[in-house]
Amino acid sequence: MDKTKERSIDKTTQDMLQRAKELNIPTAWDRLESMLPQCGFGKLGICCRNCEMGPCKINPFSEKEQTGICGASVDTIVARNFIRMIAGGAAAHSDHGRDIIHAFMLAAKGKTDAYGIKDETKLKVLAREYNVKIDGREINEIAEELSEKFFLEFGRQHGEMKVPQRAPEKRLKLWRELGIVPRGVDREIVETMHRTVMGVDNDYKNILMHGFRTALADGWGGSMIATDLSDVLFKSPEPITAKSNLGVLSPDEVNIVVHGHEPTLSDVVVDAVRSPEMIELAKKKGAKGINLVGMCCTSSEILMRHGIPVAGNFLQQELAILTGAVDLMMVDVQCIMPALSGVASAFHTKLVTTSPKNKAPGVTHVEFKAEKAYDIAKGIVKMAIENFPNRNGNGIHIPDKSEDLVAGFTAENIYNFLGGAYRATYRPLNDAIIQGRIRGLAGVVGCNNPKIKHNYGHIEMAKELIKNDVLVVVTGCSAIADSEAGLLQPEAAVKYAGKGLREICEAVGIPPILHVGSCVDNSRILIALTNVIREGGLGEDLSDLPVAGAAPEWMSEKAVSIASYFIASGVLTVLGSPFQILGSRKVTDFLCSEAEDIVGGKFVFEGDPVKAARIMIDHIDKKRKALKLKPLMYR
Ligand code: SF4
Ligand code: MSK
Repeated sequence: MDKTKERSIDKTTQDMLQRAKELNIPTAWDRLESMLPQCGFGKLGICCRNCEMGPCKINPFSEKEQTGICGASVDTIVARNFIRMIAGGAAAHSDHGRDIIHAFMLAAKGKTDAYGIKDETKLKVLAREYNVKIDGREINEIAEELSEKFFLEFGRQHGEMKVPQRAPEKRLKLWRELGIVPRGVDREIVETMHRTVMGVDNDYKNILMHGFRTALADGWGGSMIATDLSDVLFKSPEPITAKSNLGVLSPDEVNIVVHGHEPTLSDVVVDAVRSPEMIELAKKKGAKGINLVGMCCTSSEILMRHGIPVAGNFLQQELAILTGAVDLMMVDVQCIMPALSGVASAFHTKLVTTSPKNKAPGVTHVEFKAEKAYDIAKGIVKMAIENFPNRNGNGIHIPDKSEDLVAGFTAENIYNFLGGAYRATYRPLNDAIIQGRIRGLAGVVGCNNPKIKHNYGHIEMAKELIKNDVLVVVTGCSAIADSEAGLLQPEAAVKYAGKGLREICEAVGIPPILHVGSCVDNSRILIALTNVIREGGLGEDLSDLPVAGAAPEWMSEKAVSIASYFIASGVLTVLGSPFQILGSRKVTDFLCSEAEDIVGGKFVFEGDPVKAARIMIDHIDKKRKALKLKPLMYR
């Protein structure tokens, strides 16, 4: 049986999986297969190793009620494990945000060779929000003071973070009543770790509510800051065209893949590969030029701002190296498979780690320092060029397929695109929903997971949604999946969208699926929804809106945090595979049912992407009914 077709619906991926088989190089799919059956205790979330009296595991088939050695119930164990996953994800996103503030601060102080303030307008908007004086001051002075205010968002010990106060009034009031407005990013993450230490919180509801607070510190905190300051530092995205999929690798240019999450170094690599000095050097080495491409969320960062081609999403990272055409892969942090060094060693590919937080045995490490970012970027590009003549051995095999795409949408520029030519406003978007031309909005985000056919969940869900007049916004690996299927082109509206949505897309020339960035840019979705509420006519709180979220192929702890801040913001969120919570009926009921009465959102687990989309559509219809909106225009 041809396993490659079961593993991915993407042709280039199938092609490269065949290649991996020929070369006898295992990939994540093979490693999953050799891991089966996976640990049932882990899957249900019912093992605990939070202290050395354990590890303890609860027998799910036992008639008798069981506890850990300390007496922790299954509900406590499952809830603790779950919020530790939130803390892991929130820490990753937020540390990303912290690194951006650091680069922003150095830029403000003139202490870096690479960065400056590229979006003064957004800087001033942020300065006003944070009560930083603008009049009569140099831009750098404003930026320096603002950087300190942002650092404080991480370290504040009491009171409330400022960023979450952007939420609609009613939502903020609810969070206050529930006591879950985050105080500081680090504060909430540390408290999650404290509460889940042996012998602290053993009320599962109390544990889970703190999980929400921690997740809010991510979505309405660390991630939102990362997005805002990346826009200020590297420029706010505007709609931009590019190409995606493994076919963007070039047979006769120096191929550099940047992979991971942060834009701090990759954005500067964009400048370095364009420098005449580097291009000339590449030609001297026999290459036609330099081809910079991206992978995962680092890719989305430089796609949104510079139109750099996308080589693939999470499950395509090993496959890019398997083409034999990658001269250098530079990685920063997050979603970088430790398996890469093994795959790279079968080819001439140079793998380079750049973050002090992410090194790998035997892998070249070139440490990133924001002060010297341009020099470092040039050094890495040079390394790639010098490696070009070493292409050899297993031969080059680049799939012959790439797709055009449009990306670069933000909560701010949607004003201009959907807002019409005369006035920057969300009014036409709200009206399109109110009048039933657009049924509602859906955010489809998150990773790939070899347990789910690669890209199938994202693409089939997105198609079902747009067919039913739901405007879809996407980030991260979900956006990349859609781009590989040609869904991020304006023409996709004609081919796949329902009549109402198609009319809107055709009138303004946008795709039916809007790429709004990397994983931290899910914060753009929160702001866009808030803007819809502020515009009026669609309720007073995010939970009133005809919207739903989904992560059909999630795998990362960051997805756990993202899904949690969406439900804590009042948005129903569908996951393609269940969280590791099913061992506790009470925790499952809380997160998949009771939470809706408390915070307005809940989780639904559904592996079939079309059925999942139907659940989202039914939810959107329920919200439309509650708002007493007109029937859909064409149904
Ligand atoms: Fe077992 Fe309790 Fe220790 Fe967990 S904290 S390992 S349940 S004794
Ligand atoms: S990269 S977190 S696999 S979306 Fe953001 Fe993709 Fe998920 Fe990583």
